[in-house]
This record gives sequence, C-alpha cells and structure tokens, in this order.
Amino acid sequence: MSRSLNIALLCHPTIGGSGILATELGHKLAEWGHQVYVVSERPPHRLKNDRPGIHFCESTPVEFPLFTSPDHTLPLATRIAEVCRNHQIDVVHAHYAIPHTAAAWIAKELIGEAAPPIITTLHGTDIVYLGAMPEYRSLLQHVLEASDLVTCVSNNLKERTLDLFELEKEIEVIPNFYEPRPVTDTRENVRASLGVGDEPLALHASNLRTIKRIDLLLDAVKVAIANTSFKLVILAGADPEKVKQLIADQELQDHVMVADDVFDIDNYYAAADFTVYSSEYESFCLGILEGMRYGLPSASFDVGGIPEVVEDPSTGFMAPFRDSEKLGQAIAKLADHPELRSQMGIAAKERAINCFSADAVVKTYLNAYRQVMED
Ligand code: GMT
Repeated sequence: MSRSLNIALLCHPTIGGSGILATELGHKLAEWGHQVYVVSERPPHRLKNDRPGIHFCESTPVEFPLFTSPDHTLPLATRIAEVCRNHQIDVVHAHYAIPHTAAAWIAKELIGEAAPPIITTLHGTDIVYLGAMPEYRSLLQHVLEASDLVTCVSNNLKERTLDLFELEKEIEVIPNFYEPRPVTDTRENVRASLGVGDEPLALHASNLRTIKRIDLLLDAVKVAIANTSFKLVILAGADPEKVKQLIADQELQDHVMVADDVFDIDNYYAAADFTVYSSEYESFCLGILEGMRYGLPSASFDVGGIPEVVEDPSTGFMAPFRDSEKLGQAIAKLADHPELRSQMGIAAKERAINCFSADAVVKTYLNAYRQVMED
C-alpha cells in the first residue's frame, strides 16, 4: 500500500469555484488518510477545519507604514516555506498561479534542495485576465514553467493558456468535481422562505463579478416572464446590494429574489428546478455541475468550458453569448415543461456522477502528486 502524503494546498478563502474545489479536494484527501495543510489568509468558506487530517495554516498579510497597501504574497511565501519544513510536505498544490504559485516558487528558493514539487491548477481568471496584463505576464510565464505540473480544469482553458503563453510544458486537463453535502432542510421550507409556491424555481449562484453578466441574466428573465411564470433565486457570493438595486431598477422584484450569506447551498439546489448562468466566460462553471448533481438541467451561454460540462440538449440548453432572447426562451422552455425538465435532470445527474465524480477526480490528482514526487 502506498504511504499517505503530506500535502500543502494553497487557495483563496473567498467564495468562488477555485476555493470550493480546493477545499473539497482537501476534505477527500484527508478522508483517504492524507494530511492536508491549507495555507490561506483565513479558513476558506467551506473548510471543515475540525476534521482529522485537515490543518489550517494562516498566512497574515502585512501592513507596514512604508507599504501603500498590505503585502500578501511575501508573507504567504514565508509561511509556505515554514509549513513545508515543519510538516515534511511532499507536494505543494497551488490553486491559481498568481499569487499562489508565485509564492510557492519563492518558498522553493527559501527551502533549497529539499523543496517539494509544485503543482499549479489554473482555474480561469489568472489566465484570461491576469495573463493578458503586462504587470503579471512574464512572472506568470516563469512560474508556469517552474511548476512541476500544470493542470487546467477544462480543455478550453488549456487552449487559452497555450494561446497566451509559449510553454514547453505539457498541460494536463483535470476537470472539476462536486460531491453533494447533506441537505438539512425540506424543499417546502426553503421554497416558503423565498416566497415560492408551486411555480418553477431557477437558481443562479455566483460571486456576481462583472464577468457573470447579471445585466444579461435579467434581460433573459424579462424575455422568459413575458412567456411563462417562474421565479429566480440568486445566491449572492458578494455584493448583494448592487444586484438588489439592479433588480429594482428593472422592476423584477416579484420574480427575482436574492439570498446572501448562504452556507447550506445544497438545500437550495434540492429546492430548485433548474439553474441559469449568463457569464461571458467560465473555464468550467462549477455552479452548473453542482446543479447537475442535484438533477437540475441548466440554461446558459455557450462560452469557455461550459460545453464540456453541459450536453445540449440532453442536460441543458446553451445560447450564443449575449443572445438574451434565446437564453430567455431556454428558461421559458425549462419552466414550462416539467417532464422535459425531469428527463434532462436525470441525464444531468448521470453525467455529473459518471464524468465529474469526486472519487475519480481526486484519484487523478493523487496520481499526479505521486508522479511529480518520483520525477
Ligand atoms: O468565476 C469566478 O468568479 C470564480 C472563479 C474562482 O476563482 O473560483 O471561478 C473559476 O474557477 C471555477 C473552479 O474551477 C470555475 O468553475 C469557474 O468557471 C472559473 N471562473 C471563470 O473562469 C470566470
């Protein structure tokens, strides 16, 4: 039997797919007997800090009178080096190259010969946005080459990365996974808390950044309500007030509700009927997969890695980007046809289990760890 590993996981603590993925990966590895050291500014959103095998290692940004803003990356590098030395880390797994791989690379310099290998997992925005910025470009290129392995969450992100950077290195595609957590409230209670009766309920969960194009989402809702009756709940990972204002400006308060500070997200998936996304780019769109795992079909734009997650028309409908009319019609079709919805939901759940299961994906990461340790 192979020995258990000591793994340092670096991720953002904020609400977002990369932090969720890194956290769930950590939980699964710990469940399988590995020791997982999560290095971040604060415990990531979903981290179960009290589980055996999970160790949270805080890295504190430094405020100093000479600095015009707090310094996050250098204290993080120092902390990673300390964690590696104190816990005989076998592999450092950075989720996002900037700042995490950059900090891990500095830590490697601090440790010297005994430094563990670094795996970088790209999630999207570091490449799509930071990759194009001159402020980061050469550093990104350098730390990607310096990583012992680079992985991307979709083929689309791999292609975007190879378009932007001239990399000697192979990139492995390891998709995301979702493992549902226990539902703790009834469908009826959750729907009642939102003021939803028998009408179909659509769900959108995101951090509402500009890239999520909530403006287009609301345009699509308007198209849909002209044709059918349904409600949409937006689970806001950030900025709820801004989106509430947008909804009020469009006079959609009777159709669109916003819930913020939601920790029991599974309760909402179990209470919803389908998901809706309107992003201009998604390397993967974990929210769609989360819904699929609960048997929810999706309506979204056909962007980035979404076509690798959604099969149109068996598990969801995709409209060309910006075509709110077509997205609205897709929403109306899902809302209007409960039988179609449930048929698509069954296919969506099957696909989530067969192609994006936690066991298979975590095993792939574990093989990748062992492979870089041997190289
Ligand atoms: O999309 C966001 O704003 C959050 C971002 C993150 O950092 O968590 O999500 C990215 O990583 C997720 C997990 O791999 C993917 O499911 C999202 O599609 C990806 N977002 C983008 O590419 C814009």
